[in-house]
Amino acid sequence: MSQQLNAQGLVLIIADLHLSAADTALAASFSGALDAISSIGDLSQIIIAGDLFDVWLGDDSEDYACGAENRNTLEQLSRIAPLSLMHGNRDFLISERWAESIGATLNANDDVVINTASHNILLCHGDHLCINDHQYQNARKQFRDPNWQQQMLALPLEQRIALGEKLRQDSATQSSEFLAHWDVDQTAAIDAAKRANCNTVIHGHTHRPGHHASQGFNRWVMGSWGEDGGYGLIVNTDTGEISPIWL
Ligand SMILES: [Mn+2]
Repeated sequence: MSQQLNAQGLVLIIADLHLSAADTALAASFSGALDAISSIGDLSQIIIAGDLFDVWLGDDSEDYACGAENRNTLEQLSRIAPLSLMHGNRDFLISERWAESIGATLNANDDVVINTASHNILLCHGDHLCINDHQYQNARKQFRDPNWQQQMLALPLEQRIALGEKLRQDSATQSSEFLAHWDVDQTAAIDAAKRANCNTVIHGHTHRPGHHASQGFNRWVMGSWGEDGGYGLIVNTDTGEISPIWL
């Protein structure tokens, strides 16, 4: 399901920060981006389009999954402009209530449509467009099932942390052959855009920043964050222009 976003002026979109309490260098890089984000000026909205955290195991995992420094940065970010969070494949358990606790809102839709003066943009994390990874798409159905989530969240925190570590290790040992074919499917992206009456898709997830144009469609891919900063896109809804920015 897609949802229309009522945005006017400049919208900043970032994704794939993969923050954690343990990664203090990344936390410093994120807080270091606050000045650059403030100086954009006139931002009407900031959207974090998934994988803000490297893993989220329930709101009681905040000390492990987020940490005090990242919480402080997020609270400051929410004071620069209205902040909304979308779920990624790592942090799909973030609750609305937790988002509110940092001054943000949670947009739990997979797809969000941003209307601009010249065209419509489909914004998503992007994991649901990796349709060739059947194993993941099956797992995703389970991860997004409210009953499964309830059972997961009922486990003791330590057990959830252990499960999270195992999932991360498994994804770190994927074969190079698998990784070479692991990407968003261009046709799936175009189909999703068409269904939502959009000619542009913005997504993250793959950590392969770029701009792909084909058949009159544009696909912008946001990059991931690291110790030297991160990549974002600014959408000007008055003109329809999309500009990459390094933060
Ligand atoms: Mn992702």
